[in-house]
This record gives sequence, C-alpha cells and structure tokens, in this order.
Amino acid sequence: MKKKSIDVCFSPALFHLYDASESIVVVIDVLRATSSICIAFEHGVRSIVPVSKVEESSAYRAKGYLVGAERKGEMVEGFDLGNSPFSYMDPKVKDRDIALTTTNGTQAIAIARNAFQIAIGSFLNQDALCNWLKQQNRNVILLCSGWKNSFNFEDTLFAGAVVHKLLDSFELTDHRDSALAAMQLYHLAKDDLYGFLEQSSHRKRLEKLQIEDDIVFCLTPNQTDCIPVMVGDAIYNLNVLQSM
Ligand code: 3SL
Repeated sequence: MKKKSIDVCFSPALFHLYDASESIVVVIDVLRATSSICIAFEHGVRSIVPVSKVEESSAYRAKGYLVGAERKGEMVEGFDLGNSPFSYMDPKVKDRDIALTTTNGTQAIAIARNAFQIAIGSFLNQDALCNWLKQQNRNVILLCSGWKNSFNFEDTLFAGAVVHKLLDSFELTDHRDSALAAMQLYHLAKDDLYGFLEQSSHRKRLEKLQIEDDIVFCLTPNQTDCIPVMVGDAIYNLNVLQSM
C-alpha cells in the first residue's frame, strides 16, 4: 500500500497552499495554546470551543461555560482562565466546557476548518498523537500557528519531532522542503530545546512576563495521552469520545 504523506505548514498565512480536505491537520502552538489545551483535557475538561475574538469568548459565560482569553501573553481581565498550562491544572475545570481565545493558536484552528479532521498537538502529547496518526491511514499536515502569521521556532521544532517519529510510516511530500527543514531543525535542537530557543522571539516575549516555568513545561514531552480533536465547533478528548 502506498504510504500517506506528511507535510509541514510554517504559518497560517501559507495554509491556502495546502489541500487539507482529505487530510488530518494537526494544529501546533507549543507556546502555549495547544499545550494548554492538551493539559486541560488531561485535567478533565469536557470540551473547548476555540473562538477568535475576546468578546466571543466572553459571550459563552451566559451559557454556563468557563471563559478563557489571552492577549499579549496575559489573561484578559475578567476571564476565568488565561493561556498558562498551569491554570488548567485546577479541579475547577473538571467536566466543564470552556470557550477560549488566544492570539495565534485559536486563530490557526479556525484557519484549518476545511480539514478532513483537526487534531491538537504539542510536545505534551507527542507520542500519543504520533501513534494515533500512524493508525489513521490519512495524509497529515502539521500546521504551525507561528506568531501573527510569521514563522516561529518552537512550533516548527515540534513539527520536526513529529516528522522524525513518523518518517518510517509516511512519505514526505516531494514538492516542498518544509517537512525536511522542520526535521533537520529538530535534530539540531533536540538535546536542549530550551537552550536552542534562547534567542527566539516568543521565549523572550514570555520571559518578560516571568513565565519561564511555562516554557520549560511546554517543552517537556509526553505528559499526557490525550488527543484533542475537533468535532463540530468544539474540541473534545478523543480518548473520552472513544470510551463512550
Ligand atoms: O499565540 C497564542 O495563541 C498564545 O499561545 C500566545 S501566548 O503564549 O499565550 O503568549
């Protein structure tokens, strides 16, 4: 049987170049939206509705949702949750539905809406995600959220880690070098991801907010087996869906 392909999109602005209609798109925002989403499900969240605007998230409160909003790396005043994975390690999130907006991650999810399926990836669910992707018999596009439509290192490094892990089971697309580039970058960085990111824009941005702990945590692989997937307008934990 012909192998399925794996490809990397460095930025939401490039996503129109990809045909996602028959592919699984893995949305990646390592620092920090997709890491927080993975860890939220690990702590028992029922669903997360990703929305683009702060006001949209706020409107969900009336429907009984917890509401989350991040802008400029900080929780927006008046919301229940921001974008730190640690804020989702709280019994108050268990069994709750959450509406969430973040600067880049939730926008990237919106851009991927024409995909056959959307999954959420981060170092935190790396192996569970890769094992699941191997079983799907679908082309895979790894969509890096980047920063305001520009390339960033951390999302590309995770995309590279996934390409590296799936190389035996998938083939690289032959008309683009992004998957190869992501994997080669990952090989340069893999022994010290935190150190490799020292000069990176988002590490510096988050360090100004004194949240180095978030960065270290988000770069630590395999802290959950949750595979968040989009069903309709919301993200659910696939493991829970499959056990129903
Ligand atoms: O861009 C995003 O979606 C956020 O993850 C950015 S931040 O890490 O909360 O600053």
